Parts: sequence; C-alpha cells; structure tokens
Amino acid sequence: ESLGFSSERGDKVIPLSLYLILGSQNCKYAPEFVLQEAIRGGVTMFQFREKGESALPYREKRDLAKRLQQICQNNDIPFIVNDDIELTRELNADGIHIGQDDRPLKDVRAWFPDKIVGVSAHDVGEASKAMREGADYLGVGPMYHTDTKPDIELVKGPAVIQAMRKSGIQIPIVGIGGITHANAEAVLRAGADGIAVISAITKDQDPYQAAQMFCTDKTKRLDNK
Ligand code: TZP
Ligand code: MG
Repeated sequence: ESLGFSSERGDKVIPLSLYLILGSQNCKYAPEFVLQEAIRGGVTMFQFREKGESALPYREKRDLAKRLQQICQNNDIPFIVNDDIELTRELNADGIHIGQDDRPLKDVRAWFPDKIVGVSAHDVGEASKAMREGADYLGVGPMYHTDTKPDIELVKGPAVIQAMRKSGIQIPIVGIGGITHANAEAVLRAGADGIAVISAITKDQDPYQAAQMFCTDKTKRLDNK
C-alpha cells in the first residue's frame, strides 16, 4: 500500500520542508499536543528524539513513540526515530536518523533498505561519505547557536550547505540548529530543501502558530524551489 511519501516507482519521497524533532524533554506542553498542533500548522515530517538526562526509560519511551507514530500515521507524514535500532524495528517506523557517532551508516542502510535513513553531517567530507553510503537525506548543522543540544559542534552557518551543494552533494539536505522564523530563509537560500527545528516549535506558547509562521511568505519556506 502506497503512502503519501513513497512514490509509485518505489522511490522514497522525503518531505523535508518543515521537519519537527522532539522528545518529552523538549516540550512545554504534552508532546502529543505539540505534534498534533505543529502538524496542523504545516509540519511535513517528524523525528522522535527522546534524549538526555530527563529522557524516559525504554518502556515509556516506546509507549510515547507509539502514540506519536499514530498521530503521524493519521496525518500521513513520515515518523522517523532518532538513533534507536530496536525502537525503529519494534514500531516499524518509516525511518531512522543517525549521527556520526552512532551505528555505522553502512550497517543501518543494510538493516533497513526500504526505510528513510538520515545522517547528521557537519562538513563536506562527512556529507560525501554519507551520500556514497546511501543516506536518504542529510541533517546539516548547527546552522546557528542553540541551547537545545549540549554537545553541539561549532556553529557552521548556512555557508556549509552552500559548500556541500558546490561540491556536488545532490541528496536532500535539511538545516538544523538554532533555526527561527527570522533566519530560516537564509538556510533555504543556501541550498537546503527544508529546515529542522526543535525549540522554535516545542517551546512556543502556540505550536500551531509557530509551525504556520514557517510556512508563510515571510520566510518563503514552501513552494519557491
Ligand atoms: N542537532 C544539531 S543542533 C540540534 C540537533 C538535534 C538541536 C536543534 O534544536 P533547536 O532548538 O531547533 O536549535
Ligand atoms: Mg545520535
């Protein structure tokens, strides 16, 4: 059965325009509410990233993941799991996102040939390698300073995406890290297919409106590419 994000030829269609990432640790309100509202506001893809000191233990993490997956399924958007092979399998998620220090891409690609596999890349070298090894998309950052992730690399700015495009990286790219309504456009202009955000949506008083504001003319998010 064909979902909205997989084409009839079997190619993966990855709707990166507005990629929301969250775990319970990021949310001002219940994660289910935040996700539901953000999807209503225009979020096109979702990643469950339960991480850090206050992260839930496995069983609760899995139960929350299931509820969020159901919301994604109801709205026909991909449900991606951050860096958890077991959870990806158990829920039959649409995809998995891995960082440079997680399980090797070659293995993950082989285990999940039909799922969306995303990889974090911080420079042209990491991006080229991930592309060669079959990543479906790249998360590139941090674009700007962020307090959301304690162990971030140095701020790269949108220029790193430009450099990746110049060096022939053709696969979908999403910029991440410190992205707000004010700076999203610069990330897209640098050659990103979309933006990935946590706090700009999860910490907002109105997650619906926060998502929707990324989709307005002001930031020229959608349909201009
Ligand atoms: N990877 C690089 S920066 C970052 C992650 C997960 C955090 C992004 O969060 P925010 O709140 O959108 O800056
Ligand atoms: Mg990781």
